[in-house]
Amino acid sequence: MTNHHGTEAPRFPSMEELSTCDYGNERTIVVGHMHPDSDSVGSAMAYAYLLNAIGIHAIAATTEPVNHETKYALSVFGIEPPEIIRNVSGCQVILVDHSMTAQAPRGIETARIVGLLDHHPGGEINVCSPYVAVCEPSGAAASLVYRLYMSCKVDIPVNMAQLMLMSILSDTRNMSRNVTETDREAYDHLIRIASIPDINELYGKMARALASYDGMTDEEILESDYKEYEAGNIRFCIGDVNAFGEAEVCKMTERMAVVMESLYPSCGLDMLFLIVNNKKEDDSGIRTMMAACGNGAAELLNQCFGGYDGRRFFLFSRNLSRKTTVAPTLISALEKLGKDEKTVDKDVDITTSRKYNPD
Ligand SMILES: [Mn+2]
Repeated sequence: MTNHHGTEAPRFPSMEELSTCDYGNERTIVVGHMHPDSDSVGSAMAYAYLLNAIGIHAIAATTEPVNHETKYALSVFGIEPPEIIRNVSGCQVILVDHSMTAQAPRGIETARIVGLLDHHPGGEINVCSPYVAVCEPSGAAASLVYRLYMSCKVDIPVNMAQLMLMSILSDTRNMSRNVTETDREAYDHLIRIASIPDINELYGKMARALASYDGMTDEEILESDYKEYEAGNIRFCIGDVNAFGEAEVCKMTERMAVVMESLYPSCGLDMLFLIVNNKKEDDSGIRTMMAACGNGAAELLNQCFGGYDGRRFFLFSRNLSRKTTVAPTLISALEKLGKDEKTVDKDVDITTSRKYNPD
């Protein structure tokens, strides 16, 4: 078993290690984070297939319908989207592509977590002993699922190769961002199996589908890629929205800021953040625009990244990634603020209540 977000090189479990744990007669639900993206969907489906291949009854699920990008890729492959399970209360689950309670499906408090596979830093969820947790930085969670296929010596069928490639293309923006050795190895192997005639064309159409937001309300656009976090006793979310070209980036930020203001009073979160990324690769104008809502949120954003336009928004000439830059920076800033407060206020510190997997 690998240790939770450990620093030593992880060892991936063998088929024996994965299959000798007692999963009981119950089906195991493999599910990604709320507001599922292509990586969450592809990872869950490929992981569920692998478990069935080694004799563990598993199904893949999503908490909500898949987004436009995933829908497009699945239609090209001729694969049905997974079952929608909105609440996992009382279920046996394996979580993929997240390891934070704030992003987990509803009902997770009473679910039995028998597996975890994630590539994001900073998660606090742990699996029940002796089940398997694989947490390692990589561009896509699906690349870690690929490593599981290798360590368990399970053959990868064409449709599973397609699903894992869909995930990797999406999370690494066609192998241009956050690519690790694991992603490279997975990509090179999967592309030989997947029989996709033109991978760049597929990615181009996926990216266009993702930023099209056709037929969606502004609230649905904000919630289409939206993740919640908790750090230093502050609950916050970061929405991640795409637009083509500087003018659209500005317009989209204005629209999303209106939604954030209207959601804020009833959402139960302390701070709301928004990232709008410019997907037009040759546009040298604004690459990322951010907005903040809630007490101290704009001050925190400015302290972490600067870029304040002196009115409402934050402007950057580089693309900022939620996964690798914005979320980790905000989490550590809030944890530090929380610790500073702890010297006067003796509340439970969530950072010290976090347990690591023993081995
Ligand atoms: Mn991911």
